Amino acid sequence: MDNENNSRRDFLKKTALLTAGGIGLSLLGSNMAEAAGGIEKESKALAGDSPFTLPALPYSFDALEPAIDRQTMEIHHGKHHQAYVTNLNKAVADIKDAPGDIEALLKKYAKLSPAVRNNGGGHYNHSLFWKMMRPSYAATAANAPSGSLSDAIVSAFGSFDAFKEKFTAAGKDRFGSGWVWLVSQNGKLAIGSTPNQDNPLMEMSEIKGSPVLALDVWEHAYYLKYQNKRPDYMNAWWSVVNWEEAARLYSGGK
Ligand code: MN3
Repeated sequence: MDNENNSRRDFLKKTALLTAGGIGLSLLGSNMAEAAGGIEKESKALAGDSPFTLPALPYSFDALEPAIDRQTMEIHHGKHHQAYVTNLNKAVADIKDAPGDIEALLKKYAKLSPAVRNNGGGHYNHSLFWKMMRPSYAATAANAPSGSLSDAIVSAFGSFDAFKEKFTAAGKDRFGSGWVWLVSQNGKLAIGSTPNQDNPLMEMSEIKGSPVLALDVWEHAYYLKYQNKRPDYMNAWWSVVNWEEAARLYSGGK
């Protein structure tokens, strides 16, 4: 009996050590990746070319599971977003005195340069999108906005549920690839969608304003897990929305 208890205790101890080691290693991994990103950014800035860089994800690739799976995040961030950054750097190399600030660049050059419109839009939209989400474990059960953003949502759409319904409908109605937006128009909220990598900062966008929420409805954002079921992806997405970040954007966009 004693032996049995001892071996069970040993087993539990080993498991705990292994688990702690695993967490330690994965934290170390993300710190190292961040540090490497910092070094890369610095060397590019010194070289004077490639002004735009891929931002590190603010969480691990599997942190959004089960809403968004690890493989989708790895490809979406490491391949798709990276390609927009690479092609944006190529595009601005041809523009004399291109603004280094992405918002200023889009406002001025999106209508003049299709490459800036597509790749600059892609870089801006995805940078926003990663921060617009947070790990599943960090989300509260209801995962809803509070404070002045909550008040503004109720005032504009009647209720939080009515808002979610309208936002999801805008995503379902977006034909082909694009984005769904909640924007602040001097404090008043509006919902809209854009095709491709367009966004509400661009002159040609039907919906204008300061972004508060951004949802990628390109197939590459959900196809591996949800195939053709875009509404299922959008419904799952509510569980990982980072409402603190949305509230921060809203208070800055008023
Ligand atoms: Mn995308």
